[in-house]
Amino acid sequence: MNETVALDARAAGRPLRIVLVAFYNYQAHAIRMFHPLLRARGHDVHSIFFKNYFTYNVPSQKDEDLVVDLVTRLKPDLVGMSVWSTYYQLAARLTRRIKAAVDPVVIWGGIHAQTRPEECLADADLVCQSEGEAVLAELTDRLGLGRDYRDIQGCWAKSDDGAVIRNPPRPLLQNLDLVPPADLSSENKYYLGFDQWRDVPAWDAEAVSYDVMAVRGCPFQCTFCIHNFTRKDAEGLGTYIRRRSVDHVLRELREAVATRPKLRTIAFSDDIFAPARPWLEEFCERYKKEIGLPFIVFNFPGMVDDRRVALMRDAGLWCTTLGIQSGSERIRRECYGRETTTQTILDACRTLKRHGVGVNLDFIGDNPYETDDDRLETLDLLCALPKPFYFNYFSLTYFPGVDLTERALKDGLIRDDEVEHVAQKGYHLWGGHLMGTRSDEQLYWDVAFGMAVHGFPRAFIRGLMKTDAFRRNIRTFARQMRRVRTIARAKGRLVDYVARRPNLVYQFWADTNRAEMPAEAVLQANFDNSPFSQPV
Ligand code: B12
Ligand code: SF4
Repeated sequence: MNETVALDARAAGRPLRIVLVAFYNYQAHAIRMFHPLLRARGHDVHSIFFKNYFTYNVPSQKDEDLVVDLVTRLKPDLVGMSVWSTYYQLAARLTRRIKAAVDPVVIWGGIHAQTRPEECLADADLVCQSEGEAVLAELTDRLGLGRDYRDIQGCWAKSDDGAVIRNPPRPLLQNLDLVPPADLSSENKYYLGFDQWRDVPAWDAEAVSYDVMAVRGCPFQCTFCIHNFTRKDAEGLGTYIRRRSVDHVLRELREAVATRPKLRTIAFSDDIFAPARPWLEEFCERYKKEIGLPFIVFNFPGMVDDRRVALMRDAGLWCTTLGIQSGSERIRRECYGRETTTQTILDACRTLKRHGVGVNLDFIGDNPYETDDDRLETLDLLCALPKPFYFNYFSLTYFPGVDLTERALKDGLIRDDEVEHVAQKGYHLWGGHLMGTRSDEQLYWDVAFGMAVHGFPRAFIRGLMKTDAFRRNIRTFARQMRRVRTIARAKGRLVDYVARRPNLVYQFWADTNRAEMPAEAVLQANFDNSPFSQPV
């Protein structure tokens, strides 16, 4: 089971030129780690970040041309792309053009490559089936020595006659401290903005938020989420949930603070930040002393308790995101595979409020398995939750390989082309112009939920929903909700300013969309994201 490649060794063969590409994410963790790992092995590494996250706009021809031109000039031996489903078609277009121009070996990894390897092999030479560190170390050694690479463990490849070669899986990396902390220098980094390259040192110098990840894995397997696929896929390959040491994480954060003078917050990307108590105690004590910036984490309602929140609050926790998804216990359990009770959700939010920690709640809408009774339960929950909270309302997106997508396909509720790698809903979904694309029926619920979030009394909302006037004038109501939302957002920002704490919407806006805007104002923070949120 032990990994056979020493990650920190020098390359076995000649040094290579390598280009790594991430899509819609200037802080892509995988690329940020692969870059120093491959450089330490002696290679000339260049990382391209094709637009930033939360910039929801489709790539233009010019965007793609700029990247192809740059890669053509770099003339790499190897190109590695990290591919999420929304960006699959973009990765395929770029790969075809790069291959035609300079013909490097192209390897894809990331979530989409793992869930749809055969389809990805139509364009990539190799598809990484799990974690990339050891695969990249071995692949670059083989390329440097001029050896065949198609039998690398942990990858699928194509044989000469085009057949798919399914190599056995690779064990999961058990000691995450073997991976070098993220490379934060601007050397050989390229950030694509809107139709132009950005000034990377200037961009990083202005950063107000820094993303870090301490954990790989999650104890749950919700039916819409990637762990529903990867956990099964990783069976027998080693411990699934792994954590970096506190030392390793703090080393990276010290570097972030030193290189980004305007940092105001740290964002932990861990799926669930719920470490064992000894880790948490060591982390909280040292983080407070050595970093001291407010931080934000993702958590699970059933894992929020007084003692842990008190510890983290004292260390600087200012906000936590909780996945709620639906107010209906039936939908949470039967449809999403989440066992949390409504009482647990309410208790978690109240505990966080009591400790003065901000609450950022994720909900999923547009679920065909939900009935109106389920939606009314969501309404009731929104009314009952302590206010204010950030409300993130996402339209259900069907990602490949997970149970919910398979079920919806089987039940005939969606077609193949509604699965995300074809649908590419993610380019538009949270774009602020969402309201124009909502049906009257969807708006009926959107408005009701919006009113609940902003503290309208439950009896009033329920009464209003029964009137004909509400349905008949739903678009007028929606416009008014948009105003309420805008005022609430301004108020939230003012309150946070007075309390001298970061504001989540502003923080993400300032970090992701702070330069030139595209002509159309579609920019949208991912947070506080109802159909009525104005673009920021
Ligand atoms: C952190 C995170 C975020 C952060 C990103 C912060 C950051 N700095 O990267 C934030 C909060 C911004 C975010 C946003 C979104 N996210 Co997100 N996010 C994640 C999360 C939790 C972790 C991803 C991660 O970085 N993992 C750590 C790295 C090291 O692991 P990795 O990327 O899996 O890479 C490993 C392997 O895949 C492989 N590998 C990866 N790339 C490559 C490349 C090569 C060449 C090779 C060889 C190997 C390789 O090696 C790596 C480690 O060894 C995942 C869930 C998960 N646990 O995977 C969801 C996830 C990636 N997000 C997802 C989605 C949908 C979104 C949003 C659309 C959510 C939303 N509703 O708005 C937005 C989109 C943002 C945008 N682009 O505009 C989905 C993608 C689903 C899919 N099939 O594509 C995931 C899988 C969650 C889910 N629903 O299942 N996200
Ligand atoms: S708790 Fe969150 S990260 Fe874990 S499986 Fe469920 S949705 Fe995914």
